[in-house]
Amino acid sequence: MIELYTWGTPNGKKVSVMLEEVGLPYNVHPIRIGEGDQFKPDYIKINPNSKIPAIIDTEGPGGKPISIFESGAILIYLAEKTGKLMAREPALRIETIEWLMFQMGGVGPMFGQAHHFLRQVKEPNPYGAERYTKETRRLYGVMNARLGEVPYLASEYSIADIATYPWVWRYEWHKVDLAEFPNVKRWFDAIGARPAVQRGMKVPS
Ligand SMILES: N[C@@H](CCC(=O)N[C@@H](CS)C(=O)NCC(=O)O)C(=O)O
Repeated sequence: MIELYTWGTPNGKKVSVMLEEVGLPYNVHPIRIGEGDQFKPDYIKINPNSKIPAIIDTEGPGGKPISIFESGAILIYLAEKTGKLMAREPALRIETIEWLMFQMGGVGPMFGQAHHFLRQVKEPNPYGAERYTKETRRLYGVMNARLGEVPYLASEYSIADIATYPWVWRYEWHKVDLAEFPNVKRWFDAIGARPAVQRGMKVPS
């Protein structure tokens, strides 16, 4: 059984979408990040970085329980555990990891900062808002060019798409019009039509 510690944010939804895609049974443990649940000592034992998501696999390597934090690490772990959604052929495997890291180091942090400066700052901060919306649009340009060449970020549907989709799903928050990025829109609609993605995006209910 997978114990999933999550909340209704893009990083959390990556893991529930993945679990739905690979068909592993899981229990949801909501971590209310607005209430500070992520700082409770019991949760810090699971994620020393006090963020969601995290998982415990009660049947990890060698049949022993294992806890994992960082959404990219969780996606790789679940892909390797199930043999799904990360190619094994070396060139395609590194392509998958490459686009997963593009999400982890670029899309997630930059879109997240754009959300902060556009929606959460108490005092308007034009410098921060411009810096991160500009970088967000640049990243959309990179994805749009890539998705004009291949159907999915790492050629085949993979954990790279699962990591990126929930962030693009917030396009209105970072004030991007998907019509300006038609290849991203085509990809977004294709992924959003998958029943497993629709189920995973509703977690936690
Ligand atoms: N790199 C981390 C980022 C996780 C992250 O930033 N989670 C946010 C929610 S999307 C969080 O838990 N925020 C609570 C806080 O910062 O206190 C991952 O991908 O797992």
